[in-house]
Amino acid sequence: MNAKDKIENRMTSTQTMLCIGLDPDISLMPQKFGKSRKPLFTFCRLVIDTTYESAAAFKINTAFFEKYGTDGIGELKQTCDYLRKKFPTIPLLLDAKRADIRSTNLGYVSFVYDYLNADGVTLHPYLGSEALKPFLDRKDKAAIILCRTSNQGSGEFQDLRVKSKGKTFPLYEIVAQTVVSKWNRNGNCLLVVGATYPSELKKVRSIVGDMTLLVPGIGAQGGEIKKVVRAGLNSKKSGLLINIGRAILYKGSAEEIGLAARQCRAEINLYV
Ligand code: NUP
Repeated sequence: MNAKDKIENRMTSTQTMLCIGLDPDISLMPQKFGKSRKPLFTFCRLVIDTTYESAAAFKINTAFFEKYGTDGIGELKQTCDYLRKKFPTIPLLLDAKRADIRSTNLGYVSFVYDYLNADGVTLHPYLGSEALKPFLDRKDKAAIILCRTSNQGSGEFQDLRVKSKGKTFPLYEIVAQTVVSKWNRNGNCLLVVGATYPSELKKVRSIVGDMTLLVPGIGAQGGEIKKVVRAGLNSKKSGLLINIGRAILYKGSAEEIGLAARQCRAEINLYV
């Protein structure tokens, strides 16, 4: 089954649009994990085991593992293997924001898809479709393209007005238009739109039809579930993967983490 169907099946069969962000930060987790031999993997395993029922997907940000060099990469691999083996029907998305010239991308593709066996990866659009071809050509995987990011300074480039066919649009709209009209030939593209910009989210939704959007920025970054759901649902009352990391991961005990995930999922569903 391809990644797009896997994501949609999971969302429909479990009635959830919550994406759990696996961003293991030793300084924020309970102290006992810091003393463990494999703190990142041990913590992620606990989060996976306590939240999987609420999860439409897991998104792993590689930065939290890369920080620790070879040990961190080992624990990243272990976390991916654990997820694939124990919960094969839950999509595994990597947040690594890749993109380079074509030949370099082949190395990235091997790492993300062959070594880690992820279902999708986040990508910068800046190099254009010709460079991203090795990702876009993978019909079985999801190419998750940054469109309007959640950070405060995202407008610096993404709001720049660009002329296209006699009209001007902010750059993030051009990205959305281009992905939907050209890059999504294999039906495997998703876009990233920050929860902190609900009006832009609404605009992107109006451009991309029913395409699934990955929406980070809830909680710790100030985004609100209600505004995201109201602005971003597609015509099937779905189409959002609402990523939540810190606001769930660092709630305390396993029970509290599981409860936080259930509450977030319920809050999302309240506004559907
Ligand atoms: O625009 C983006 N904003 C964002 O926060 C694109 C992202 N990929 N992210 C990632 O989502 C960020 O790097 C982190 O992994 C996650 C948000 O985590 P949190 O704020 O819910 O803890």
